[in-house]
Amino acid sequence: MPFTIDSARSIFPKTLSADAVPAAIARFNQLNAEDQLAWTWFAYLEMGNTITVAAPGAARMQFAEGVLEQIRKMTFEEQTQVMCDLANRTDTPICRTYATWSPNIKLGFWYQLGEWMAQGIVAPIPSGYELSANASAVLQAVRELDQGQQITVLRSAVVDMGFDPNKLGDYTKVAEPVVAPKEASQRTQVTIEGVTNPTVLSYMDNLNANDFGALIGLFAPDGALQPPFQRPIVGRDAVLRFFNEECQNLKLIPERGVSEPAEDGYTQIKVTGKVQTPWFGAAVGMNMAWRFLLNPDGKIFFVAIDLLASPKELLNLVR
Ligand code: ECH
Ligand code: GLY
Ligand code: GLY
Ligand code: GLY
Repeated sequence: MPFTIDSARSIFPKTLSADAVPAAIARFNQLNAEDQLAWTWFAYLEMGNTITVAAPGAARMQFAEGVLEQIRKMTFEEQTQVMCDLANRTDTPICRTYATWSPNIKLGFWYQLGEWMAQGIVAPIPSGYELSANASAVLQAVRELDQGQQITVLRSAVVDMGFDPNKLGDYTKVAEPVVAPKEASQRTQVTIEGVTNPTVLSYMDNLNANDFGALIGLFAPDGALQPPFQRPIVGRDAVLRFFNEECQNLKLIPERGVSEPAEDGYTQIKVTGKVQTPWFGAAVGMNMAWRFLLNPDGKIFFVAIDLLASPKELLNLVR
């Protein structure tokens, strides 16, 4: 039986992804808005003890500037209301605007609010604020995750705030401008122990070079990409949009892999290694796996990107 996107999702089924991440997110989502904001504040402060978030660039911040200025001028009470509305996903003009932003613009917006909260320009979390028992338990659970998993929980909390984009009707997504691909002289080439497949090597090198035009050419027209803890994004147009909006300046550091024939002339390849996000640079190496299914023409029919449960999983290349 030929592969479908759905059947492709279960190649290399022994891959253990970090289930503790969606579990923490689900528990976070059960908290009330005040607790969610305070929780995020405490988690963000604790994280700041060991790693530094890079300040977002101007190209990104220009899109959030209007809303940020509006919030800056509000009373503490109004500011608190806006932040609660975002956490509650209420239908307000600001929550609607927020819903149109790419994840990196949302992160930049909260980065700025966090700076202003620390400076007393935006309503701080009350100093005596006591987290509910549930919120404290979620904080404790997240302390036990590795840093790559912690930043994934924080990112997801931010991405999921605001009005539900599916209820917006027709709208234009707002993302920072696409950077030019790196010049030939700035490019690097990965090597992967156990893998010489040219499609997989080019995938890594083109993503590292922000060369999304060349990258999308490696996909089959009906090909799909599944980001960590998400549904597959299907078709070249949608995958290219995702690369442009969410994948600039990542650093992929694949280490090892296996390649083996699959049914109908397909090839399945699993690679493990590290990924760095521009928000934290080399300070956080996320333990990741890529599970590729290439069609008989050597094009990517499917690739899943998984955040791994533990560093031990970097060595797990079994089927
Ligand atoms: C404050 C209190 C009030 C409420 C809030 C606050 C602010 C919170 C802030 C949080 C900032 C968090 C940040 C998190 C960044 C996380 C980034 C991650 C990136 C992961 C990327 C990966 C990429 C993998 C991929 C690969 C591919 O091959 C294909 C593409 C792709 C405190 C004010 C809210 C400011 C900055 C986790 C894994 C490898 C799938 C993308
Ligand atoms: N919760 C979706 C994301 O992190 O992109
Ligand atoms: N998803 C890409 C990033 O947050 O860096
Ligand atoms: N400062 C984080 C980024 O450029 O993505």
